[in-house]
Amino acid sequence: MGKTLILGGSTLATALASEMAAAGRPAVLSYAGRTESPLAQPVPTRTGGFGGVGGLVTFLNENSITSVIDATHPFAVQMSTHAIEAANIAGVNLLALEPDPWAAAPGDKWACVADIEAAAVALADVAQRIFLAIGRLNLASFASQPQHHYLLRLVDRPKIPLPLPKTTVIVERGPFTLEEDVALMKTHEIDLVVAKNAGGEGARAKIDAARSLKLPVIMIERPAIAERRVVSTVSEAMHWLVHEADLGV
Ligand code: 3Y8
Ligand code: NAP
Repeated sequence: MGKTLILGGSTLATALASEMAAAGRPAVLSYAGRTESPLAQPVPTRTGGFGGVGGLVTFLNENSITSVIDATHPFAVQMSTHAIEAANIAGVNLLALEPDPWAAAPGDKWACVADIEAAAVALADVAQRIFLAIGRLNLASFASQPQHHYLLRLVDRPKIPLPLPKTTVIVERGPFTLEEDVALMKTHEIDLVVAKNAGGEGARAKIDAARSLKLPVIMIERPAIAERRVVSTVSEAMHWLVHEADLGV
């Protein structure tokens, strides 16, 4: 059996790493180094960017990687794009592992927008109390709507001033529960939720909480990523490894 690079940073990546460790399959999980203390993993990890496509190709070759499973996140577009290009150059098998997108359920009050900038435009309205639960990396896009009070949930305490004048910051890493998100949104008298369509279970509590509280949601749709093989479960990824990647299919 070959050696697998897991591009990590998600619940599915962590679950895959556990399965691979249990199966005794050689793997290394990679973090970007975005957070101060990433979750420990049952396989060796590496942290930090590869240095673009070229750096990733070098890593694949120098570490005798035979397959890459991109389990980053539907919004980690640059990493996913680099993985497609580098796997092609290095002649390594690539699979994406990501959850299916959430679909609106009866009772949901979603306004779907194409991207983060469109979400900010959709907030051009009188001041509200907004649960902006999209992390830290894209907050600057909302500086055009300073009238709102934003409840921000971040993985680490921000080290530099935030680009928004009125904020309440919660420092917490997911996954989150429906009960805690209902309580959080009641405590902070939230009027509206902004979310990325991450899919999966780790980030969906706020969507279910919005439904039960009858609150509107601005749902940011996933960015387009070039064609690649995608599965949505760890068992499909393990099957691919054994029946395709190992056989060089
Ligand atoms: C650094 C690794 C695991 C992975 C757990 C999942 C679930 C909990 C929910 C909300 C939404 C958000 C955010 C979120 C969730 C999981 C998963 C997920 C959303 C860690 C992690 C890393 C990151 C990076 C971080 C981003 C941010 C996004 C917070 C670890 C904890 C909002 C995505 O401050 C920052 O720089 C944070 C940056 C990229 C998006 C953004 O634009 O800010 N994830 N999250 C990974 C690395 O260094 O490579 O620290 O352990 C992982 C997890 N976060 O193993 O169990 O699978 O999605 N992550 C979103 O969905 O919108 C929170 O609050 O409701
Ligand atoms: P991104 O914008 O697609 O990637 C930007 C650059 O960060 C990449 O080109 C690469 O640098 C580096 N990078 C990203 N993921 C990496 C990884 N797993 N290992 C090594 N380098 C990585 O990525 P992002 O959206 O900032 O996401 C960063 C991390 O947070 C990823 O691990 C992702 O799984 C996790 N995450 C992101 C989101 C989200 O909403 N974006 C949500 C949950 C988790 P080089 O070009 O130098 O190689």
